[in-house]
Amino acid sequence: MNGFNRKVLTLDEFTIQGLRDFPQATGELSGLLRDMGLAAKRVNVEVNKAGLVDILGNANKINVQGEDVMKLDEFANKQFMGALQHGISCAGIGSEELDDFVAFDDEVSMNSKYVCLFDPLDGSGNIDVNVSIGTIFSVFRRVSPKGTPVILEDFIQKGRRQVAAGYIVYGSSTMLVYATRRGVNGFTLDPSIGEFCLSHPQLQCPDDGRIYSVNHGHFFRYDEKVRDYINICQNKNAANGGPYTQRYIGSMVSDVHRNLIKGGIFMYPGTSDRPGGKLRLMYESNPFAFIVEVAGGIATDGVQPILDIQPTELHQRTPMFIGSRKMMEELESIIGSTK
Ligand code: P6P
Repeated sequence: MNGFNRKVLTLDEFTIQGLRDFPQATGELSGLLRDMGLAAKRVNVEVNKAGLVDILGNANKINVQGEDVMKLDEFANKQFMGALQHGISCAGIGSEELDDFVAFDDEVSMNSKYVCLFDPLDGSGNIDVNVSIGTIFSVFRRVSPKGTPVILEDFIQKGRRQVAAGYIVYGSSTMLVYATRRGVNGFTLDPSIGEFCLSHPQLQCPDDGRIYSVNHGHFFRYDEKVRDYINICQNKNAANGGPYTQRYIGSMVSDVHRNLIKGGIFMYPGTSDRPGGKLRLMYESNPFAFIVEVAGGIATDGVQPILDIQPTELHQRTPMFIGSRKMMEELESIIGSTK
């Protein structure tokens, strides 16, 4: 096939192609991913004009995290929840913006086999300063019987049981990246046709990297061994592979996406005042840990793999260290093994 006729697969075509390759698949997961893509396109429109309409500023509400709810947060939450509720693949959702999970009560939804957890707009504190933000999602097969309303146990499953996970980054371009056990694939939104098009097939996290991402403002509140590793990052030089670069956007989706493409390590450790860390296990750390592990990287809470943590609550937090295998192995040699 010559380059001129190379067919760029849209997200829909890619997921449907996947069904042709796995005839036994019901198509429900493909349908759920397409529903997420549809909602992402609607959110993208509002994110791209956030500065132009009265969608900035707080919605005068406080969410379960005790944070001001930005109007865009609320809009995004409604779009993803609505797309999944009106699809045929999802029985219920958990969201950073909602205190409790939502069990969809229509018959079609109750007979669906998946549940989805998401952070509809992560990094929303960056909206007003035009720094890239993102959506993060995680998909589990429900454990309760189909035909009944979902229950908490359908959501608080170990991350290793995810069937898919992904994110949308609303940046210089808008990308949707998702992983199943068969691989990680990235799709870039082509505004001229309004479709996500396959741009990064079979993404692999580089085995090593020169970028480390951490909030230095918390440095003296980190554990001593974490500080030791950060000092090692700062002392890299030509004698040991070349200097590192420090990059920290304050939007996890952007920081981890960059490291996934270029190689690197992202850290949000626990601190003396917040030993459990800041990031949410179910809809921030688990999905990224799944994606990065499928792509060949490593993700831990500093003691064990993120994906092996047994959740107890929908909104529980966890420290997180995630990135290129060799960088993570050096980290583990400093802070202790996570095997
Ligand atoms: P800090 C955004 O609020 C977020 O949840 C992540 O996207 C980001 O990596 C982190 O918090 C930034 O937190 O404390 O460094 O501002």
